[in-house]
Amino acid sequence: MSILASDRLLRVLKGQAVDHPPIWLMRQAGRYLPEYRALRAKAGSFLAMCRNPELACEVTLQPLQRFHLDAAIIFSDILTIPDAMGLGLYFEPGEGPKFERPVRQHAEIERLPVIEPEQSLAYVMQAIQLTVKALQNQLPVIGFCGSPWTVATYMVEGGPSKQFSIIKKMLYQAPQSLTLLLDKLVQSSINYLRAQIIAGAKVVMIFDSWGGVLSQADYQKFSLAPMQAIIQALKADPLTQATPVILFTKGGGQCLTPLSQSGCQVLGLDWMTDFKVAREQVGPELILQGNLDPALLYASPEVIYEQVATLLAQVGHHQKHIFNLGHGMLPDVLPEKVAALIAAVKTLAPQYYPLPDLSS
Ligand code: 1CP
Repeated sequence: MSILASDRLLRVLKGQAVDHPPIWLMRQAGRYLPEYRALRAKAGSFLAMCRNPELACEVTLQPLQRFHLDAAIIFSDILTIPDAMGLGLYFEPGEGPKFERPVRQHAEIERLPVIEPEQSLAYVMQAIQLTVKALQNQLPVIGFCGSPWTVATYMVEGGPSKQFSIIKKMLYQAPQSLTLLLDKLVQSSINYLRAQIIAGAKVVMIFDSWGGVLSQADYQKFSLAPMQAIIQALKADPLTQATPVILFTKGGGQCLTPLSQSGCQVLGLDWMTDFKVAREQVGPELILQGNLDPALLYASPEVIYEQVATLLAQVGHHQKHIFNLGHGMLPDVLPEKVAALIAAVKTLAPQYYPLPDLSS
């Protein structure tokens, strides 16, 4: 299948009509695709693919060659920043990302550099440039970073965590150390997203996977405030101020009002958050993204169809919606289920969506 042009995402972001909501899926490139697994085996590892701009571009395009999606998301990872800071990112098979040198002492945090992405992460910007060129500007490329809090959890814990006890100990015993770490991540993320936008990303997304493990007060201080600082800096810079920002906090359903006031154009919802309740809370203007349970793709095509119908009915005639899951694709879903999901949106959405006025 060839890659079809689509401006649905950019049209929705500009408040223009579309024929169905733009569709893209968090982690749309990845392990559930056999062609991804084949390329990873050839490249040797996930990191080898990330660091090679040609391979990162190829992986980015893989899901677009299979499905009619309305955006590409650059193939990379949120942990490229700490890797560029010198923590030594590696992957233990079956265990996820790890750092050789986690940071726990104040002096270690003081020594961390703010990254200059044009130097240390040039491979990401090259991958974006190659992807934009390959897509001939016919589909938008989404750039991204992790939220400072989420990235900090990996840097302090040394890898994935269930209790987050080491970073929470830092939060309560040495909050000035955590604040310094978050400040360095804010500065690095601003530089990184700016470089991605200059390289051709049309939209940027901040992934806050672990903001939901904090109390509401701690969330606002240690997760939302740093993300807001990134958004404010992008809005203050003439080069980046027009680029929409998608903010996604997994478990952020309790904080929708402050999230909606963060300056983002799009708020990503997880599947635990009721779409209609979220819409009532954030008001009619903000664009919402999401929010089906990624595990729905284990269900039959009939059940997938029903749940898409329910979500689209909740969105109704209100057009400010980007279709997505409520978190990343799971690695063991069948690609056929993704095809069924997209087909369901294309079948069911037109009743709610007028044909776009192509002259606007
Ligand atoms: O092949 C493999 O085994 C590697 C699996 C993998 C993939 C495909 C990792 C390791 N990262 C990625 C790509 C990735 N990561 C993308 C690509 C773009 C896309 O298609 O969407 C993105 C946006 C990310 C972002 C990311 N990395 C997040 C935030 C989003 C989320 O899912 O919550 C997080 C938390 C990470 C850390 C990370 N990297 C990789 C893994 C397995 C993890 C999660 C570790 C954990 O469980 O804590």
